[in-house]
Amino acid sequence: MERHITLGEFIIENQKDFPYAKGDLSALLSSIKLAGKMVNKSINKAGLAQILGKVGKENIQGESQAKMDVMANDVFISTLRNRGEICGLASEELEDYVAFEDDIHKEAKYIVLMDPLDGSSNIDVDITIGTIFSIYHRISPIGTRVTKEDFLQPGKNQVAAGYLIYGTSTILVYTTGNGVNGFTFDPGIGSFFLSHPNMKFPKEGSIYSVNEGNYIHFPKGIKKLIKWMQELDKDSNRPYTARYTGSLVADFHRNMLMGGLYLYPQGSTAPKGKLRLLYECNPMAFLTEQAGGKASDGKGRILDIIPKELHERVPFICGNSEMVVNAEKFIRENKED
Ligand code: P6P
Repeated sequence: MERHITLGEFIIENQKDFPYAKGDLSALLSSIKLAGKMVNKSINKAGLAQILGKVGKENIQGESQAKMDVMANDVFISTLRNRGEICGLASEELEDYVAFEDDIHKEAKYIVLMDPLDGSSNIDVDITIGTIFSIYHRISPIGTRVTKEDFLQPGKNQVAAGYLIYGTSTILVYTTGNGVNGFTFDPGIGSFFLSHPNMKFPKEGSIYSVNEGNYIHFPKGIKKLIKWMQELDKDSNRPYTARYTGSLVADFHRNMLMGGLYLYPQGSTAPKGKLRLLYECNPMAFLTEQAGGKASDGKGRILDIIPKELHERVPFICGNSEMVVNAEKFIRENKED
């Protein structure tokens, strides 16, 4: 009986993409797969925690949200540490990076940056959330303690990036620089199976994802772009459809499948935007470009930005190339005086 290839089989089959790797990137991707299964299992029970929690006094949203963020963070750190493939990790949940100090980990050549549970406030209302990860070769010498500079590399240096989307089904989507592939989890078997080979943004898109509640705070060019997308123009398939879930992974995944534009611009209340460069924008930008799209801070390529701080924020516009180029045009032609 013909069946889809599993994620493990796919990783092994594509090991040849890394002539110099001794299988350690494959092992690292497999440990992310394992941690994803564990987080997925806990998230699916979160609803029960919410029901149970209503009996207690604790603030379920704050409590379960905090708990679930910490749970996901702990699961990924312990699972990645146990496999010995990385010398350090940075996370949205931790102020500083974690250096794995024993000799085995000091010999490891990769580092991981991640948002363990992006959009976790949606858990309590059962809306799709995700995990985002980004993998680099270290630049510090093998055998030494990982350094902050290892984590402050531009996104174009990534060797792999991806996300897990915990939605109506759980899908792991990743790239190693040779295209984007998605694998759907079969809980009955406990494996991820290739379900979305060679993912690409459609040539055109007519969906836009932005929190229009922030409209009043947006720069002039973004305001004009939003109004333009809402005008009636049959030839350009406008007005576009607005779809915004408050979960980057969910909005990104839908826009990559159906064609669309995601924007988190800067505004008076968020001078640099909200999204973090290192573990949200860079991995999603790597995936975007590998899927034929563009990812910009409104002026230039996200992957070219030289990071200064672990948790720095940047304005983020990503999706179909045409839609991003158009957004950059509106920004360029409506510079704030
Ligand atoms: P807002 C979730 O907190 C997140 O980082 C992204 O997943 C999401 O797209 C965005 O922030 C939502 O932010 O300000 O619209 O609620």
